[in-house]
Amino acid sequence: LNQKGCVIWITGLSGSGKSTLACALSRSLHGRGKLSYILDGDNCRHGLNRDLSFKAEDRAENIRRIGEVAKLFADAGIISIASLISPFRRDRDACRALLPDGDFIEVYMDVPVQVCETRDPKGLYKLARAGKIKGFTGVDDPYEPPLNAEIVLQQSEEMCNSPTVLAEIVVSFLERKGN
Ligand code: GGZ
Repeated sequence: LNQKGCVIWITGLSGSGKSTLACALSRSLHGRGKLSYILDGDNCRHGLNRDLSFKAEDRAENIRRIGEVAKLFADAGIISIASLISPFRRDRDACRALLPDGDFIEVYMDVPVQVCETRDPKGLYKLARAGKIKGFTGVDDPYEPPLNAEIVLQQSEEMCNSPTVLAEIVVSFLERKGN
């Protein structure tokens, strides 16, 4: 395998483009002959994490489990791409601490809640504003932005139509790092 395993950790609000970036990134890596695997919060909640709710301690457990699995993939030489809101700094830092220095790359989707709410791809913000979902991140539940993310992606309107552009930023970072 002509690659080194690592964890790309994509954090940000619901609707900030995490899953879209994860897919574009995986595709781009594949095109370069690099093996990656996506661990998506929403998807893992149907299987591995189906016993977990959205209360803070369950979110922490969700993040912990995905962090451990991401590390296993990285150990196997695969580029694991974790995409989950992961709203708490402490939980993300605990996942970072599982890996050797430089092998955990935090990517912050720096998209304001107003923009995510305008997109509202699944209508969840609308439900949250109507009080039909309680404890929705960015509405009535906290999100702690990273203080030292390796990569910050600020999406302008034209950028959001072009996840490939965002994926290339991450790929260039990896190439410079020697992955
Ligand atoms: C946040 C929620 C909630 C609440 C359901 N708060 O954008 P989506 O819809 O498709 O992805 C979101 C997903 C969040 O799961 P994560 O595992 O990424 O969250 S965390 O890291 O905080 O554990 C959203 C949907 O689930 N969703 N209820 N209350 N997002």
